[in-house]
Amino acid sequence: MGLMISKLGDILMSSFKGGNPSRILMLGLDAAGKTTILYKLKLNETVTTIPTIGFNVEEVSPNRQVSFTVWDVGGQDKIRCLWRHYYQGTEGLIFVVDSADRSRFEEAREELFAILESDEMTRGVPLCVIANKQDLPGSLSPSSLADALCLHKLNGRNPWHVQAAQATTGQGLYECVDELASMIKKSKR
Ligand SMILES: Nc1nc2c(ncn2[C@@H]2O[C@H](COP(=O)(O)OP(=O)(O)O)[C@@H](O)[C@H]2O)c(=O)[nH]1
Ligand SMILES: [Mg+2]
Repeated sequence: MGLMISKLGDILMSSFKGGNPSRILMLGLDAAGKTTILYKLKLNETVTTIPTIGFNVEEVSPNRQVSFTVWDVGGQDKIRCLWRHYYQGTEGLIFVVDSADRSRFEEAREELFAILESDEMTRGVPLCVIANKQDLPGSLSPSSLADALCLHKLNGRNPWHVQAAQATTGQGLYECVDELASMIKKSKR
């Protein structure tokens, strides 16, 4: 797995070769597992947290071609206007969900759709949902999570994929990045 994950930069490089540096956003409710994913991808050396009023942004650049920008969505309507600045130029969206926390699926769905419908977000941006915490009892399978999040509503608009994962072991993370990279490649054709 370590070896696979070390190819992350290569996968992204090949997808984004020649273009302007591109931006991947990784969003989700707090406690979904985003920071764990960043560290598991061994990108921690370059993680910087930029504290803004009520809004912490983690930014990682595994190479010059691509950057990952991460923050917690949900709550605090006042700071939403600040998010939009970060939407611009997004080429791929990773949305992380705690598959075992059913009480927050509705909130996650509302946030995800609000992000995709924002004027500043790239139309038709490829989406990879990480169905995280698959190790926890009662966690939803990727297909059930797709239903819970109403992802079928995106058909014809955004290419999407749901990836089962366990951030604490790194399981599924390579597949997520690989899938996202190939969706981005296709959408650019
Ligand atoms: N059981 C389990 N716990 C996880 C998994 N991924 C993350 N966590 C835990 O969930 C909590 C929140 O994770 P964190 O990465 O801080 O979430 P963030 O708020 O989205 O950045 C931490 O205690 C993590 O250790 C997972 O796949 N399985
Ligand atoms: Mg975090």
